[in-house]
Amino acid sequence: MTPVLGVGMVGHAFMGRVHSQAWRSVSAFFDLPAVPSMAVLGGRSPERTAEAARRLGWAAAETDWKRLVQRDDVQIVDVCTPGDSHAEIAIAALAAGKHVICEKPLANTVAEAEAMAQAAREAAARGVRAMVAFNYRRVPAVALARRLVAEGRLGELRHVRAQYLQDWITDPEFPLVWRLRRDRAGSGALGDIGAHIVDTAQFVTGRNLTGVSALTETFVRERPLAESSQGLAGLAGAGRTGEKGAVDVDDAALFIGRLEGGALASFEATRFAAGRKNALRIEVNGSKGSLAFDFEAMNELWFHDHTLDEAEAGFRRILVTESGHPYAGAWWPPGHGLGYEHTFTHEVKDFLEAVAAGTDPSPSFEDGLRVQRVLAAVEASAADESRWTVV
Ligand code: SOE
Repeated sequence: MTPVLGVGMVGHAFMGRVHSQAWRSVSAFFDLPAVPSMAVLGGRSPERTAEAARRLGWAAAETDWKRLVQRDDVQIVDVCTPGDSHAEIAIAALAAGKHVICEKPLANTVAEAEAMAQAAREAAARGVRAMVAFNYRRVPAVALARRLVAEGRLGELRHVRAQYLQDWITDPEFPLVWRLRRDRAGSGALGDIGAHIVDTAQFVTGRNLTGVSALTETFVRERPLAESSQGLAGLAGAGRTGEKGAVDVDDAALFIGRLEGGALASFEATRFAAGRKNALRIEVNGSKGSLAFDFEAMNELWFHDHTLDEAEAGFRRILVTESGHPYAGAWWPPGHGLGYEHTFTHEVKDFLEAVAAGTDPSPSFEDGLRVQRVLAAVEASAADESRWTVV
């Protein structure tokens, strides 16, 4: 009999909705050694949480996450709250013997991330697992890019060029939602989307950043106060009170860095790239070839094989939908394409497999801590005239 693991998820805004979709669909598409049951959804308001639980497919609702993490029908806790509560919830859940999957960035500060990584190490010794949810690793094209780099198809790595471009706050009248508040989110574009490109670059190349030099900017320094703190999921309907509040996080972060092994990297994370909606892009250049990816065309990977005769070499488009491509075989016939939500289904699939196998899932809390150290180094560098800062 396949074991059933009860999931308790905290938070039901944008991330809660997409994680619900993942838990709902994963066992329908993948053969798993352990299957999830959507036991309980946690949220603050009794009415909104009960309604979200009904709509998203959860069996029960809880308004106190402390009760949720103690429940006997919960073996996995999924943390989908803003960053200011990640550490408290994840550490309590691990202490209660629950496996934890936690949204990115792992925490709001390095100190919190260290405490979480320590809790995860202690829990692992008891067979309890923890994972940070960097979903873009599970785009089939990104996983294929890593495979090609690991197989040596790019040769010696020289350059990584990574960008994460969005435009949802270009309007200065856009309200001060939680993602624009340091006390809730830790930082701005840097932690929210910069964290993704740091993780993606390290994942694809298999190398960590060793140092950075950075610039950050806040273009709009005051915004109307938001009535609700729902964040991106509630953007269209976010209410405004007429009063304004200070924006105390970055709108954009640019940095250069060096990877282990010597490759040079550049990063740009901004919410002010008008016209770019969710353009997570990465290009890697090596001595034998190059790779390029853009999430806005997420089913494609561009590959240039520099070992070919120059008459026929050049970037070619790989449609990453074949059954031999990572994750793709579980879904539709070639060419039918996947979307954003599938990356989360792949993430919980890998998590469930690791839990069932008794191995540490990847990315671990330790990996999340490493990204957090990069974010802190970027902030320290930007605050000190872009001084080179060792990670
Ligand atoms: C908002 O910028 C956001 O929802 C991020 O928080 C997510 O991590 C990213 O996947 C999409 O954009």
